[in-house]
Amino acid sequence: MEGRVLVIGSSGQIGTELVEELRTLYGNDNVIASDIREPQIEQTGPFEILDILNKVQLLEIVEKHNVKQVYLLAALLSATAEKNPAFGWDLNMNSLFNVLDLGKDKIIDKIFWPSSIAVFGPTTPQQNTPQYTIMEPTTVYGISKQAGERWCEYYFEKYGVDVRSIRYPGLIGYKSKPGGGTTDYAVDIFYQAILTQKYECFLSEDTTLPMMFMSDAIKATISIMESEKSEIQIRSSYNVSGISFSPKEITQEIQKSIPDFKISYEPDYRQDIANSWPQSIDDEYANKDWSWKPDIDLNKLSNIMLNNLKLILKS
Ligand code: NAD
Ligand code: AKB
Repeated sequence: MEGRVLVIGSSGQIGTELVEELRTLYGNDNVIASDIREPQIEQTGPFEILDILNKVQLLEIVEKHNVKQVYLLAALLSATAEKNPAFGWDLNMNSLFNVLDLGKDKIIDKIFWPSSIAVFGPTTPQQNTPQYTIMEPTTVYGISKQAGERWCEYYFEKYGVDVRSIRYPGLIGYKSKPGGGTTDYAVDIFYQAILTQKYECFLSEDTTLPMMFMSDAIKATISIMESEKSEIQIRSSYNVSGISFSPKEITQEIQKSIPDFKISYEPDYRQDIANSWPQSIDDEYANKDWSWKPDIDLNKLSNIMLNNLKLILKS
C-alpha cells in the first residue's frame, strides 16, 4: 500500500474497532487515528487530535503522515442530531466536503464514508428495502446522509474521486460504546442484563430494525475498500444487511443465558425515528459487486456480547 491511512472519528464506536483491524492489516505505524477527543483505549500507533471542520489542521496531518486513504467516521448520529439539527447538518456535511476536496485536489487517493439505513424514510418499503427505492428521510441525520450520498456520487462522476460507502444498519459490539443513535438500545441492553438484570427500553417491544455485529461491519468496510475499483459500481452507497430483530426478540435471546432478565418499555422521541426506518434490507448489489455476506446471526451475537461483557464488567 502506498502512503498511510487516516481514520477520522477514531475514538467512537466504529473507529475504536476499525483502527485495531486496520493496524493488524497494514501495521501500527501506517494507520493514523484521529479524533476531537481522546481515544477510549490505549493506542498501539499514532494518534492526532483533529477537528475535522478545521481544513488547515486536516491538511497538516495528511501531509505530515503522507496519508493516501481516509476513513471519515466523525458525525452526529440520529438521536443527537435531532437535538441540535443545525450543528448536525454542519458537522455531517462539512466534514464530508473537507475530505472529498482532498480527493478532488488529488492529495489523497481513496475515501471511505459511511451512510446509514437512516437515508430511508416512512414512504420507503420497510421489508427487504431495495437498493433503489423511495427515499424521504425525516431526520436531520437521514437528510445529511442522503445528501452526502448524492455528493459522493457527484465527486466520483465529476472529479473522479474514488469514494466508497455502505449504508450501515445499527451496529453492536462490546469493545466500544455507541455515540447517540436510535439503535443504541441494542448495545445498552447487554450491559444492563449483566449488571442489573433489568432494562428500560426507549423503543417499543415490536420495533424491528436492521442491525449488524461489529465484526461484520468491519469486514464490510475493509472489503469494499480493498475491492478493485472496477467492482464498485455504486458510488452513492451500498445497502448491506446483517440481522433484524425487535427489543422483544433480543430479550428472549438474552433470557436463554440470563433467565431472570426483565425488560420494560418507555418509548421516547427515538420511537418516531425508528418507525421511519426499514425493518430489513436487501443487499443484493453488495453481494453481487463485492461478494458481501454477513457471518453473525442473532444467537451468535448474543453469546459473543454476553461472554465478553461478563469478562469486561466483572474484571
Ligand atoms: P460515534 O459517535 O461513536 O463516533 C464518532 C466520533 O467522531 C466520536 O469519537 C467523536 O468524538 C468524533 N467527532 C465528533 N466531532 C468531531 C470533529 N469535529 N472532528 C473529529 N472528530 C469528531 O459514531 P460511530 O457509531 O462510530 O459512527 C461512525 C460513522 O458511522 C458515522 O458517520 C455514523 O453516522 C455512521 N454510522 C454508524 C452506525 C452505528 O450504528 N454506529 C450506523 C450507521 C452509520
Ligand atoms: C443511529 O441509530 O443513528 C445509527 C444509525 C443506524 O445510523 N446507529
